[in-house]
Amino acid sequence: MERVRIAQFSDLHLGVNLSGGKLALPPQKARKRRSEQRAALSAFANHVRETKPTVVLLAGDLFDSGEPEIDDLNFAIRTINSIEGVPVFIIPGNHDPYSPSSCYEAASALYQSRPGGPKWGRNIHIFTSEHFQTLEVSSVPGVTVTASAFQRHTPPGARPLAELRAPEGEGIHLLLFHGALETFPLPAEEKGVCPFTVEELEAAGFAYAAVGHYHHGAEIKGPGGRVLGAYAGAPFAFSLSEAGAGTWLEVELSPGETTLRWHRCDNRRVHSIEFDVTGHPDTPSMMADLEEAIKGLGNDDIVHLTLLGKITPGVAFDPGPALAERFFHTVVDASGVEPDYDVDFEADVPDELDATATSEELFRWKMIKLYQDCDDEARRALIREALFYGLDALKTGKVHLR
Ligand SMILES: [Mn+2]
Repeated sequence: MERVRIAQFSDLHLGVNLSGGKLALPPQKARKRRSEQRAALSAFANHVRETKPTVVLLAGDLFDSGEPEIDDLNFAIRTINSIEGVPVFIIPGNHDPYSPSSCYEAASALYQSRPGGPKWGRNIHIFTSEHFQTLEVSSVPGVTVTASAFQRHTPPGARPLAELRAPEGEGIHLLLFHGALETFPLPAEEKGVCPFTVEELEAAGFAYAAVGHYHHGAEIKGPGGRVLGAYAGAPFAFSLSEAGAGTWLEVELSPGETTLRWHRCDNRRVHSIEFDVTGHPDTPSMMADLEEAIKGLGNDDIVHLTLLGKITPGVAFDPGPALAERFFHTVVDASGVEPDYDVDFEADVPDELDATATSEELFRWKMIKLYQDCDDEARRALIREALFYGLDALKTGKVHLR
């Protein structure tokens, strides 16, 4: 076989809590999102049924737990079983690791506890060993899949890919694993999930590596520029840090060329917007500039607004209610905003003030002393806040809760 088409999907996290964390969807929206999350898998399965790729690779974290709710398990099995005629390879990820009690173990109490419930179909192969193993794709001569199941975190210093080599001989050898590329250009995540470098991946010598774990789709290029593999990204955005989520990946391998095509399958996007309140004289001027920053965002989307900077004392700014009417869901974080007072928390503070000090000077002096004498970070933040609220009261005669 010269040409291979792969449908790559990972990190759906079925069963994840949508009502908690910073996202904190209210019950009705959480239910809606839950059905949209399932719809992402259904849409993928439909696409695969229609386009009949050579192979489907599910690169881990299909569920948010190795022991998902029976309802989610039955749904996933039914949906993946509907992809008849295309071989499907599944690996457990760090959120749904393989263990004897996991849903990936046919002998587990969970798997057995569903009388009449669907069983993983005959076109599906689940890798359960934490060591890399190679299978031939029986329906497609010459194509192999080498994969490992996530079972536990990689011990410090271990390099799971360093010793790995593609099978000898002719054929198209695919690699499937759940791992953290160490140089991935995103904020650092924990690296105990099968950490690897592009050099290690290139040396392993596979035609293509389908990798799961990171939720932002991205190609993985070797030092020489060859596409070694890719992250499909998470098909569904379930937290505020998932601005890049909502995709799965179609891969086409032909001699000398690898083509990657990401498909969107979440109709909502998460937008993380930072807005600096510094220097705005009043609320309408802030609202007008914020409008500019959010214009063009879809009404169906989720907006995570972080307010930053120094707000003009006495000016209130709470765009939450206006945004909530406009978007599917809005989260406003104003914890980084402080009023624009000139306070030097590191200044040298005299032991006492003379009798001519004003009440504001006395207040500032006392609070900065308290701040400097305190070595607890949380308490220092409280003192800082108290100083600002006090200055609000002294200078403007009113206090706006921030
Ligand atoms: Mn993961």
